Amino acid sequence: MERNYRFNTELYCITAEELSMGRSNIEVVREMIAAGVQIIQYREKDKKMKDKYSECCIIRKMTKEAGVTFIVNDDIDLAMIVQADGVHIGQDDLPIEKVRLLVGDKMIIGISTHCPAEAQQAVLSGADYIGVGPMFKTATKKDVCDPVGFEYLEYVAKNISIPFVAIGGIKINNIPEVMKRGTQCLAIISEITTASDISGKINQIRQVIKNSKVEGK
Ligand code: TZP
Ligand code: MG
Repeated sequence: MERNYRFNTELYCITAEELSMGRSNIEVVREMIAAGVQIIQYREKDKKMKDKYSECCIIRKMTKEAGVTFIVNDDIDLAMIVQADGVHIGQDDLPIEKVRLLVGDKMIIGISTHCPAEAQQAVLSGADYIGVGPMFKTATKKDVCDPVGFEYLEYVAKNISIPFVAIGGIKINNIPEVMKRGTQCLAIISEITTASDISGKINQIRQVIKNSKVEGK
Protein backbone atom coordinates (compact mmCIF):
# COMPACT_ATOMS: atom_id res chain seq x y z
CA MET A 1 0.00 0.00 0.00
CA GLU A 2 1.52 3.28 -1.13
CA ARG A 3 0.67 5.92 1.44
CA ASN A 4 0.54 9.57 0.66
CA TYR A 5 3.69 10.82 2.38
CA ARG A 6 7.26 11.70 1.68
CA PHE A 7 10.04 9.85 3.34
CA ASN A 8 12.66 11.07 0.95
CA THR A 9 13.68 13.62 3.53
CA GLU A 10 16.67 13.60 5.83
CA LEU A 11 15.10 15.37 8.79
CA TYR A 12 12.11 14.40 10.91
CA CYS A 13 11.28 17.12 13.45
CA ILE A 14 9.41 16.55 16.72
CA THR A 15 7.86 19.08 19.11
CA ALA A 16 8.76 19.49 22.79
CA GLU A 17 7.22 22.62 24.26
CA GLU A 18 9.02 22.23 27.60
CA LEU A 19 12.32 22.40 25.70
CA SER A 20 11.36 25.25 23.39
CA MET A 21 12.73 28.24 25.31
CA GLY A 22 9.33 29.66 26.12
CA ARG A 23 7.97 29.30 22.59
CA SER A 24 4.72 27.45 21.96
CA ASN A 25 4.47 24.25 19.91
CA ILE A 26 2.67 26.30 17.27
CA GLU A 27 5.48 28.87 17.03
CA VAL A 28 8.10 26.14 16.81
CA VAL A 29 6.16 24.26 14.13
CA ARG A 30 5.77 27.50 12.17
CA GLU A 31 9.54 27.93 12.19
CA MET A 32 10.13 24.31 11.22
CA ILE A 33 7.77 24.67 8.26
CA ALA A 34 9.38 27.97 7.23
CA ALA A 35 12.75 26.17 7.26
CA GLY A 36 11.38 23.60 4.81
CA VAL A 37 11.01 20.59 7.12
CA GLN A 38 8.91 17.90 5.41
CA ILE A 39 7.84 15.71 8.36
CA ILE A 40 6.74 17.01 11.75
CA GLN A 41 5.57 14.96 14.72
CA TYR A 42 3.43 16.44 17.48
CA ARG A 43 4.74 15.01 20.77
CA GLU A 44 3.23 16.37 23.95
CA LYS A 45 3.22 14.36 27.15
CA ASP A 46 1.90 16.87 29.69
CA LYS A 47 -1.16 18.55 28.26
CA LYS A 48 -4.84 17.74 28.51
CA MET A 49 -6.39 16.06 25.51
CA LYS A 50 -8.58 19.07 24.73
CA ASP A 51 -5.50 21.32 24.58
CA LYS A 52 -3.62 18.80 22.44
CA TYR A 53 -6.65 18.69 20.17
CA SER A 54 -6.72 22.48 19.76
CA GLU A 55 -3.01 22.58 18.96
CA CYS A 56 -3.22 19.70 16.53
CA CYS A 57 -6.11 21.34 14.66
CA ILE A 58 -3.91 24.39 14.08
CA ILE A 59 -0.85 22.33 13.19
CA ARG A 60 -2.89 20.18 10.81
CA LYS A 61 -4.00 23.30 8.95
CA MET A 62 -0.47 24.71 8.83
CA THR A 63 1.11 21.46 7.67
CA LYS A 64 -1.60 20.80 5.09
CA GLU A 65 -1.15 24.24 3.55
CA ALA A 66 2.60 23.70 3.39
CA GLY A 67 2.40 20.11 2.09
CA VAL A 68 4.18 18.83 5.21
CA THR A 69 3.54 15.33 6.56
CA PHE A 70 1.99 15.51 10.03
CA ILE A 71 2.35 12.67 12.53
CA VAL A 72 0.79 12.55 16.00
CA ASN A 73 2.63 10.74 18.77
CA ASP A 74 0.85 8.23 21.06
CA ASP A 75 -2.79 9.24 20.60
CA ILE A 76 -4.44 7.25 17.84
CA ASP A 77 -7.81 8.89 18.44
CA LEU A 78 -6.31 12.37 18.25
CA ALA A 79 -4.44 11.51 15.04
CA MET A 80 -7.68 10.28 13.49
CA ILE A 81 -9.87 13.12 14.60
CA VAL A 82 -7.54 15.86 13.30
CA GLN A 83 -6.91 13.87 10.11
CA ALA A 84 -3.18 13.67 10.66
CA ASP A 85 -1.15 11.82 8.04
CA GLY A 86 0.07 9.36 10.60
CA VAL A 87 0.50 8.16 14.13
CA HIS A 88 3.65 7.13 15.97
CA ILE A 89 3.35 4.48 18.66
CA GLY A 90 5.62 2.58 21.04
CA GLN A 91 6.20 -1.05 21.90
CA ASP A 92 3.72 -0.90 24.80
CA ASP A 93 0.87 0.48 22.74
CA LEU A 94 -1.83 -1.42 20.83
CA PRO A 95 -0.61 -4.01 18.30
CA ILE A 96 0.01 -2.47 14.87
CA GLU A 97 -2.53 -4.78 13.20
CA LYS A 98 -5.21 -3.42 15.54
CA VAL A 99 -4.10 0.17 15.04
CA ARG A 100 -4.36 -0.44 11.29
CA LEU A 101 -7.97 -1.58 11.74
CA LEU A 102 -8.69 1.73 13.45
CA VAL A 103 -6.81 4.15 11.21
CA GLY A 104 -7.39 2.46 7.87
CA ASP A 105 -5.13 2.02 4.87
CA LYS A 106 -4.24 5.62 4.21
CA MET A 107 -2.68 6.57 7.50
CA ILE A 108 1.01 6.12 8.22
CA ILE A 109 1.92 4.02 11.25
CA GLY A 110 5.37 4.42 12.76
CA ILE A 111 6.70 2.50 15.74
CA SER A 112 9.74 2.89 17.98
CA THR A 113 12.06 -0.12 18.01
CA HIS A 114 15.15 -1.07 20.00
CA CYS A 115 16.35 -4.41 18.66
CA PRO A 116 16.25 -6.59 15.52
CA ALA A 117 13.28 -8.65 16.74
CA GLU A 118 11.16 -5.52 17.20
CA ALA A 119 12.16 -4.24 13.77
CA GLN A 120 11.25 -7.54 12.10
CA GLN A 121 7.94 -7.66 13.95
CA ALA A 122 7.16 -4.08 12.89
CA VAL A 123 7.65 -5.00 9.24
CA LEU A 124 5.53 -8.15 9.54
CA SER A 125 2.78 -6.20 11.29
CA GLY A 126 2.54 -3.59 8.55
CA ALA A 127 4.36 -0.59 10.02
CA ASP A 128 5.23 2.09 7.47
CA TYR A 129 8.44 3.14 9.17
CA ILE A 130 10.35 2.48 12.37
CA GLY A 131 12.21 4.64 14.86
CA VAL A 132 15.65 3.30 15.78
CA GLY A 133 17.02 4.48 19.08
CA PRO A 134 17.95 5.97 21.36
CA MET A 135 21.28 6.36 19.60
CA PHE A 136 22.74 8.35 22.49
CA LYS A 137 21.79 9.26 26.03
CA THR A 138 18.97 11.79 26.06
CA ALA A 139 17.07 13.64 28.75
CA THR A 140 14.21 14.54 26.41
CA LYS A 141 12.32 11.25 26.83
CA LYS A 142 11.48 10.40 30.43
CA ASP A 143 11.19 6.59 30.42
CA VAL A 144 13.98 6.10 27.93
CA CYS A 145 16.12 2.95 27.77
CA ASP A 146 19.91 2.82 27.36
CA PRO A 147 21.34 3.63 23.94
CA VAL A 148 20.72 0.75 21.55
CA GLY A 149 24.17 0.79 19.96
CA PHE A 150 25.29 1.47 16.42
CA GLU A 151 25.16 -2.27 15.64
CA TYR A 152 21.39 -2.12 15.77
CA LEU A 153 21.28 0.84 13.39
CA GLU A 154 23.62 -1.01 11.04
CA TYR A 155 21.40 -4.07 11.27
CA VAL A 156 18.35 -2.01 10.29
CA ALA A 157 20.18 -0.27 7.44
CA LYS A 158 21.19 -3.64 5.98
CA ASN A 159 18.16 -5.79 6.69
CA ILE A 160 14.98 -3.78 7.05
CA SER A 161 12.97 -2.97 3.97
CA ILE A 162 10.80 -0.12 5.26
CA PRO A 163 11.99 3.45 5.99
CA PHE A 164 13.61 4.13 9.35
CA VAL A 165 14.65 7.14 11.37
CA ALA A 166 17.50 7.27 13.87
CA ILE A 167 16.53 9.07 17.09
CA GLY A 168 17.80 9.99 20.53
CA GLY A 169 20.50 12.45 21.53
CA ILE A 170 21.33 13.42 17.96
CA LYS A 171 23.19 16.73 17.83
CA ILE A 172 25.24 18.60 15.25
CA ASN A 173 28.49 17.07 16.51
CA ASN A 174 27.40 13.41 16.35
CA ILE A 175 25.44 13.51 13.08
CA PRO A 176 28.39 12.23 10.98
CA GLU A 177 28.78 9.05 13.06
CA VAL A 178 25.06 8.29 12.80
CA MET A 179 24.97 8.98 9.05
CA LYS A 180 27.99 6.70 8.57
CA ARG A 181 25.91 3.76 9.81
CA GLY A 182 23.61 4.05 6.84
CA THR A 183 20.67 6.06 8.08
CA GLN A 184 18.89 8.35 5.65
CA CYS A 185 16.72 10.23 8.10
CA LEU A 186 17.39 11.72 11.52
CA ALA A 187 14.68 12.46 14.09
CA ILE A 188 15.78 15.33 16.27
CA ILE A 189 14.07 17.10 19.15
CA SER A 190 16.06 19.23 21.61
CA GLU A 191 18.91 20.19 19.30
CA ILE A 192 16.31 22.02 17.24
CA THR A 193 13.64 23.09 19.76
CA THR A 194 16.19 24.66 22.12
CA ALA A 195 17.91 26.64 19.37
CA SER A 196 17.46 30.40 19.54
CA ASP A 197 17.41 30.45 15.74
CA ILE A 198 15.47 27.34 14.72
CA SER A 199 15.74 27.83 11.01
CA GLY A 200 19.47 28.61 11.26
CA LYS A 201 19.96 25.40 13.26
CA ILE A 202 17.97 23.36 10.74
CA ASN A 203 20.08 24.70 7.88
CA GLN A 204 23.24 23.93 9.80
CA ILE A 205 22.00 20.37 10.43
CA ARG A 206 21.20 19.94 6.74
CA GLN A 207 24.68 21.06 5.83
CA VAL A 208 26.26 18.56 8.22
CA ILE A 209 24.03 15.78 6.85
CA LYS A 210 25.04 16.68 3.31
CA ASN A 211 28.74 16.72 4.18
CA SER A 212 28.43 13.41 6.06
CA LYS A 213 26.87 11.77 3.00
CA VAL A 214 29.79 12.91 0.87
CA GLU A 215 32.31 11.73 3.46
CA GLY A 216 30.55 8.39 3.72
CA LYS A 217 30.96 7.62 0.02
N1 TZP B 1 12.44 8.34 21.46
C1 TZP B 1 13.64 7.78 21.66
S1 TZP B 1 14.77 8.91 22.18
C2 TZP B 1 13.64 10.17 22.12
C3 TZP B 1 12.43 9.68 21.70
C4 TZP B 1 11.20 10.45 21.55
C5 TZP B 1 13.97 11.57 22.48
C6 TZP B 1 14.78 12.26 21.44
O1 TZP B 1 15.01 13.61 21.79
P1 TZP B 1 16.39 14.35 21.57
O2 TZP B 1 16.21 15.69 22.26
O3 TZP B 1 16.60 14.53 20.09
O4 TZP B 1 17.44 13.53 22.24
MG1 MG C 1 4.67 6.71 22.80
